[in-house]
Formats: sequence, structure tokens, C-alpha cells
Amino acid sequence: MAASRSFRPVRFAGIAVVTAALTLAGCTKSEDSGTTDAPGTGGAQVAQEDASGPTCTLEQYGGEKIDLKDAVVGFSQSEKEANPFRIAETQSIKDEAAAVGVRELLTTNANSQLSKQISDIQDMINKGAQALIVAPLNSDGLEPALQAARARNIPVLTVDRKVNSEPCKDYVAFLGSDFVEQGKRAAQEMAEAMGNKGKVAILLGSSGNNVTTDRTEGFVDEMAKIAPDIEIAAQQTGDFARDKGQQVMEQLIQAQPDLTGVYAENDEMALGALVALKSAGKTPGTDVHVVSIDGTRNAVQKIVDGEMYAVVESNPRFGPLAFETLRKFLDGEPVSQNVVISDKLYGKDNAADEVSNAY
Ligand code: GZL
Repeated sequence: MAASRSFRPVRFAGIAVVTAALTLAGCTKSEDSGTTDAPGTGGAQVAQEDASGPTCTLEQYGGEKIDLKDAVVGFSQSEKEANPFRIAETQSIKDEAAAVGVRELLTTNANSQLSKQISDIQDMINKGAQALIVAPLNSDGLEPALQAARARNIPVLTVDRKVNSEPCKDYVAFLGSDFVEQGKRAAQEMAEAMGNKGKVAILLGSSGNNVTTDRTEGFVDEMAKIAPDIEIAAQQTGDFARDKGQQVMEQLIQAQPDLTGVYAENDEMALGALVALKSAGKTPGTDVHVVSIDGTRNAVQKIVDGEMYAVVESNPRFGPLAFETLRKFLDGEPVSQNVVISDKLYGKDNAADEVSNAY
């Protein structure tokens, strides 16, 4: 099934590694949606694709109007900055804080530990944070930190992953991708690369967050719909990590030598899988199809090198949209409780031109 986009990657007879950067309506959507490639920071900043639905105001939430330029803002990062996704995400927040000229930006990194993310947020509150931007590690468990902010009417914007708490009450709003749609479009890329037949395994992301569950749901449901002859033969987590993705891929190659597809739920695991495939004597681009999601520069370069088939983007550059949402909210304007951002799609036709914009 062709994804609705302006190019169709050449279908390989054998391995092709697919990590496709998604747009909700086609590979040029992000250009159409007006995202601009901020000079010096590589690719397009996150732009809202859909900000419809219920809104939240400062009056509803509770709290005082604050001029963002006089504010102390805290940013809580969830995972260590070894993954280009996290590096780009944190840099985008820092760059925008400087561009806006907030009084102070406090930053923390939870190193993938929920208890540390809770204490990080509480520490920033104690240091005087008047607004918080949080990249949650998990969908559950942050309640103590959200309650600490709530008790002082400190607005919390969540970016990237979604928490199972109530918007405009426990936190203000969510800004992030449509992860189900990402999984769906990854399935379309995979089916196209595999010629609608063969056996595929899934390298799952970390457990306990909506990104993993949604990317899995989107992929599995779409694959059943568009390519029922493709068998999903195994599902195993690589924890969104390159080394674990490689280890799991090594095991899968042994257990399922006839695999003709691997769906990795982020590029880091896909890059690890590539190493395992080559170590097992396979040639990426000729005998197994691998599908993944993120849109990192390393992955897009693999398309240019002929080892990858396409790249699914999950844009981490939330800075401008997050701070603009905060400004509006703190000025008393309504903001959408659920802002879905647009993502890109890289493939054979545009990877060489776009690789400099990948993160
Ligand atoms: C997606 C983000 C995921 C990335 C991974 O928004 O939460 O977490 O896809 C990262 O690279 O580990």
C-alpha cells in the first residue's frame, strides 16, 4: 500500500532498513505546515499539526499571570542524552529559553529513573520554578511531582510522551506526535519494502510509556489491514537503546533465521540491528527489511548509504512551540490541551537533500 506522499522509495528484493519520518499527510507536510528550518539548529522546529479540541486557561487552571521574560522555567528531561532524540530535545528547549530571554532556565536529567524525575521536578520547584516543561519518562508515576506543582499552581506542560493524568487540572497540556500514526505509517513503509509478504519481528521501545504501546498498536493494526500475509513472528524490547537493539537482533537472527522484516520502535535500536544483521552475514538493503521510528541523522545517512529504506521522524525540537504555548497560557490566553505535532518522512528520494536537517 502506498503511503500518501510525494515519493515512493524503490522496493528492494531483499534487506532494506526502513525508518520513515512521518508526516500526517505526506512527506512534504512539514514544509506545507509552515515549519521553518531554524538557522543553525538543523532541521525544522516542531510545528503544531492539530491543536483542536478542549482548551485550558490560567483562570481555569488557577495561578497568576507571569511575564515569561521574568520567569524561572524548569525543564525535566527523562532519559540520558546519549540518544540524539534527547540531545536535540534538550538543546531545543535551551535555545528557545535563550531566545525568549527567560530570567532563568533550570534543567535536570532523570537518567531514565522515575524516582529521580520526581525528585528533579520537586527540586526545581524548591528552587523557584514558576513554570515547568516536562518530558515524562513514563505515562504513570509522576503524580507526586505533578501534585507538588499543582499545590503551588505552577503550570506544567508535558512534551513528547503523554501522562495518564487530567489535562488542565494535573498538568496544563500535552505537546507531542501521534505515535499510533507513526506506527501505522511504519507498517505502510514495511509492507511496501517487503512486497506484502514475509515474517517480521518487533523491537519494542521501553515499557510503561504511551510511545511504545501506541507505536506497536499502530503498526500491528495497520499491518493486519494492508498486508495480512506478513506474519509478526516475535516482539521483544530493546529499551530504545542501540546496544540492546543489537543484542536482541542477534538473538532474533538465531531464533528466526527466515525473518524478512524487523520493526524497531526507534532509530537507535535500528542502528544496533544493522550491526547485528551485518555481523550475521546479511547485507542491509538486500535480504531483510527493518522498519524503525525517530529521524536521527545517523539513520537518514543510512538511507543515503543504501543500507536503509526510509526514515520515520518523531520531531524532538519542542522549544519554540513549548515556550509559545507557555507564553500564551501565562498571558491568560486559552491553549489547546492536546497539541499533535507534524513529523517528516525521509526516503530514497529526499534523504540526500534532507540529511542535514535530521537530528
Ligand atoms: C518519542 C520519544 C522516544 C524516541 C526514542 O517521542 O519518547 O523516546 O522515539 C526515545 O528515541 O527514547
